[in-house]
Amino acid sequence: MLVKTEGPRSGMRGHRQLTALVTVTVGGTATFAGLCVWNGNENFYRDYVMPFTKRLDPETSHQLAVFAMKHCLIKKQHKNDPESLATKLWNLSFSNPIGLAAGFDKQAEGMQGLHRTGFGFVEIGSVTPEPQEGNDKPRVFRLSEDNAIINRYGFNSEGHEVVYNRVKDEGEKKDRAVIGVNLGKNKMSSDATQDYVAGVNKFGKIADYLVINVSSPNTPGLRGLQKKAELEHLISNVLEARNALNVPKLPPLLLKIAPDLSEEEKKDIANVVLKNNCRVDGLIVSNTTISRPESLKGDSKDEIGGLSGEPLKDISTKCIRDIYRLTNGQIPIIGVGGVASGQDAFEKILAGASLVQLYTSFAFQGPPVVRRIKRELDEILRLNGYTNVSEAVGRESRK
Ligand SMILES: Cc1cc2nc3c(=O)[nH]c(=O)nc-3n(C[C@H](O)[C@H](O)[C@H](O)COP(=O)(O)O)c2cc1C
Ligand SMILES: *[C@@H]1O[C@H](CO)[C@@H](O)[C@H](O)[C@H]1NC(C)=O
Ligand SMILES: *[C@@H]1O[C@H](CO)[C@@H](O)[C@H](O)[C@H]1NC(C)=O
Ligand SMILES: *[C@@H]1O[C@H](CO)[C@@H](O)[C@H](O)[C@H]1NC(C)=O
Ligand SMILES: CC(=O)N[C@H]1CO[C@H](CO)[C@@H](O)[C@@H]1O
Repeated sequence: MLVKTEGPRSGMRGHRQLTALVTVTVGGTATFAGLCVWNGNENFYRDYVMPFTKRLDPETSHQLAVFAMKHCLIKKQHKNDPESLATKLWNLSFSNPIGLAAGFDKQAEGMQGLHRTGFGFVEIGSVTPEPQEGNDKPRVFRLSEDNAIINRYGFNSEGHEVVYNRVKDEGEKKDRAVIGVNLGKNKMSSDATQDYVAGVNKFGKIADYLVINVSSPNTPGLRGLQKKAELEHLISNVLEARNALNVPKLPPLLLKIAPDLSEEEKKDIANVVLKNNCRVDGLIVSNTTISRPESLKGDSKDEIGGLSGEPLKDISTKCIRDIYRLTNGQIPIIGVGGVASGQDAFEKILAGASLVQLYTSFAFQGPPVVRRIKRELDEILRLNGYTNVSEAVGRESRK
């Protein structure tokens, strides 16, 4: 038996019933039924659902969560997001600034459930032109003591065609989240630019925004100037493809960066994206880190891969602050890395983020984390004298 049998402290009848279901047929469909219930009760998730999923291997647990988002009648939040959280950017309206980061819904299966969970926007992908398997398993590791994950999925993707059809269907719905598509390159591809251009052409008509990455730090053999030229080549070509799209509204193009960049590299990137022909519409800061902070305790801390979650939090906030200053606040930033509370989100916003994303805290805490962060952020904004998110953006960096 994997889950405790006694009813939740709150004593609500519905919960007790569900807990029983989960208990009786663990491993069967009833488990999904348990996961499917989104009644907004944080304790239920904390005490029953999350402890259960933590016993599964992390990739199974991830698949289960995506399954839940895909099939579940997640109860829609009836309460609208508070006005303080409404954010307008790139001519898109976000009911709140809390988004799901890339890598959770890689294949665009759970968009409706994720919307109902309360995310203001959802980033699909990374999606590669051709389907690919990714790395051998195991490739995801939970560092529970650290509230962190290490992953080396290696971009398992069902490919453009399959993901395109799913995003297109969702896009036609009226009640949906803002949807971004994170474009990847195939492992075997010799030309990253071509893969990203293919992504722009495929998804440019249906995505609300597009993302490409320059996340791989310290490419061996590439020195400063060379790197800068390569980056310029990449961005200018992808932007050109975006600008050539025959659509009523061109989708904003964002660049996602690693937190492991040297001061020099950050300066280079800032200088490049401020140039006319390389002027991206936004930056996502940041991807996972390849560094391993001293503080890590989890058994899996020496696994190869990108580290996310709490240990990444301050590293990525610093990176946001640096990039915001280096770009003079002229390019909107989506702040991501270790956000698990309203305070964490607020720190990212003060450092320069206009929107915030999360992944790892959602994996550890489940859907209730989204609602909690929104509630806390609304409160914190008010306590600090801000009427909305945009007023607080970069406030700390400007001082
Ligand atoms: C299991 C896993 C898979 C990820 N896959 C992708 C991906 O495919 N593309 C991408 O741009 N970022 C990916 N990321 C990075 C996240 O989008 C995010 O930048 C990072 O996890 C930091 O946020 P967090 O600390 O809230 O998790 C992945 C992260 C995790 C944990
Ligand atoms: C946020 O507040 C400012 C006034 O301080 C206002 O101009 C802006 O329209 C508000 N933004 C949104 C999205 O409501
Ligand atoms: C922004 O949105 C408004 C209405 O939502 C529309 O009229 C306008 O053309 C849009 N602007 C751009 C640049 O897409
Ligand atoms: C993110 O970081 C990891 C680890 O450094 C890297 O393998 C990956 O290519 C980066 N990019 C994306 C889009 O995840
Ligand atoms: C998903 C994806 O395409 N990731 C790429 C990010 O950028 C680096 C190069 O900077 C590639 O090596 C990754 O494959």
